[in-house]
Amino acid sequence: MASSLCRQAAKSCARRSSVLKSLRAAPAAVQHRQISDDSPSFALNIFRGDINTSEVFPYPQVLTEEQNEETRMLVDPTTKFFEEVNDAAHNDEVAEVPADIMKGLAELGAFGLQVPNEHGGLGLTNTQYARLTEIVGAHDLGVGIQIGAHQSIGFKGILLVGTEEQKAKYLPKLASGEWVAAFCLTEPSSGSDANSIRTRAVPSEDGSHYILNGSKIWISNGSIAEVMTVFAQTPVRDEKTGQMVDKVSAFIVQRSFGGVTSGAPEKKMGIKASNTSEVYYDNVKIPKENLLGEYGKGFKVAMHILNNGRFGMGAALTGSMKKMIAQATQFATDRTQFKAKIHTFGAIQEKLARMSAACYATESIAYMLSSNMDRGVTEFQVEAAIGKVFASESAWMVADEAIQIHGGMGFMKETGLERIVRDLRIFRIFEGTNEILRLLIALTGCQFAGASLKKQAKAMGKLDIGAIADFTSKQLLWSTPSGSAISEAVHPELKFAASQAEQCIPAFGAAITSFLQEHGKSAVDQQFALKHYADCAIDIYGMVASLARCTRALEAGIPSASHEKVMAEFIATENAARVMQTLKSMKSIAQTDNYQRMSLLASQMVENGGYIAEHPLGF
Ligand code: MYA
Repeated sequence: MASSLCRQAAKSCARRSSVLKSLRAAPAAVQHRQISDDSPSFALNIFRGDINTSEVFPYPQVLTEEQNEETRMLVDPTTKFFEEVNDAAHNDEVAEVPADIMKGLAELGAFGLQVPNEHGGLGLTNTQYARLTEIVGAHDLGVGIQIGAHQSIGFKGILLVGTEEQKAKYLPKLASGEWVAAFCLTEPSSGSDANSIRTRAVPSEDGSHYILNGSKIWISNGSIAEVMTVFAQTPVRDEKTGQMVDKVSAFIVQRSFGGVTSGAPEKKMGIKASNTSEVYYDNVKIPKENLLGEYGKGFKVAMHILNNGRFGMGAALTGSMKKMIAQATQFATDRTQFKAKIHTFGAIQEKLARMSAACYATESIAYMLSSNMDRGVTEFQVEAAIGKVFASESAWMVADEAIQIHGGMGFMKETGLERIVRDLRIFRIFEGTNEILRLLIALTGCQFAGASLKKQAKAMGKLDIGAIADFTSKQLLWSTPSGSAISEAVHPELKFAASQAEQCIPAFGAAITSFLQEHGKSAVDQQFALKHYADCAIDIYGMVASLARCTRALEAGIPSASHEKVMAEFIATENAARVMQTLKSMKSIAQTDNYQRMSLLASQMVENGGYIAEHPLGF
């Protein structure tokens, strides 16, 4: 019996790992991402137990006085528009963004926030864009997705890798809102496994264009977009084998090319105002000059766009959280039960404090990321993934607790929270599911640490540098403590909180080293463990971003500084304890046994079609 259970668990493992088959198939010990060995990325360095504070301390402040002023001038009319003109409940009800709202948004310049002035946009930086997106997120996530899908990913590729001709041709009409854009990657058989798309484009015989065939699903703006960034397989000659193989290329496709049709708008749980539909391509003739980026390098273009867009989600959800926190705080202030205001009860205080701390950490991460992008940091994909995962889960928690604080009232439509909950649910799914992004965080970090291990081994004269599993732990455990870089960088009042972060980082680095030693090439298959390591990285990054921001607040003596200090201390204490606890439990046999139990339970369920236990009544 026992061995048959083990066999079942093994089968389920094999099935599960096929989800990331391409990651596993990589030749390196852990999937390689093109990241330099000496990357200053804080998030990457913690995977080898190192503290590199250059991108986190001092908390980046990139806007010039002039840009600050320019942003302020945009905040007021945008807020006014969303408070006085746009009606989120109505948009949700009619499941569209009405034409007058689209027009009003266009007048505000909301379709071309980051399009350079010379192409008719507002030419905003990432940080300025984040600040405005926050307002949209606070008021109407449905509208937010419509304009976010347009510029955060829809035409972002043209901004990032487009030629001057492509920019000149497309950006003015996209910035004015005359044309709406969409990002067309996902297909019926290709969701998380983005490289497996089947839509295909082949060069025409005379080389003047490509012929595109295939279909996409769940495309935001799918039925209203005139311009689409479409990803398709294209035939490429493999340099090594000389064989023709399929590789993804990216194209700018216009509906007016002909052969482009869309399905009916999807009926969704939330973000109903935004348009989502299938898009079909039937022998669409794409002029050769509409290739976006290099031929056969479209997968990288897709990743580049997604990495670049993720900070917007953190900013938008910060806005949503602030709005819900204000509403829940007001309710807790007004509501009397048991002859006391409910905000005086510890059970409610804990909720309010946790909601606010989650918002603070999300905001700290979002603006740290946007600012780093603005000052030219290029290796931020792990930070971007951390920001997206943390923002979407924090906002979900905040929405849930806001409803709980409202009690029965929170369940009523008129309170407005149910719409936000429906709207928020998708944020943990799209732009990379949080599960895929956790793997991306952990595997990219492990690859970074693994490369250092190889280097160390080489320096020590080991011949078999590829076999991390051969390394002895004493040789390679990080011998130098990570130091006191965070304590030295924070405001003196935050030294204790900083020491908690410092304690986590070498422990985390050591755990990653042992993990790589133990699993070697199969580390990539250890999804239970990888998820926990990603959680640790998210916790560490969140606490350090909060400490850095709070340091700036204390140094500047801003009015909220002492309140922020309490929050930063709370976040550091909680996150550090959670990281240490996670690392401790991961070492325990009980935990590894539980990984096996979960694997076994899942495989049995799959074989039996769901829940298996017999009913307590026996029928
Ligand atoms: S759009 C759809 C979103 N879809 C996804 O995000 C797909 C998720 N899947 C993936 O990202 C990839 O398939 C994964 C890798 C990560 C699983 N940065 O062999 P590989 C490089 C840089 O690992 P795979 C939507 O939902 C890698 O180094 N590079 O690939 C919109 C390697 O390079 P090399 C990366 O196993 C909804 C190569 O690629 C990255 O096949 C609307 C191959 O790598 C990376 N991240 O897959 C939202 N990953 O060969 C609206 C891989 O050189 C938003 N690589 O070593 C609006 C929001 C704004 C806000 C507003 C609201 C109010």
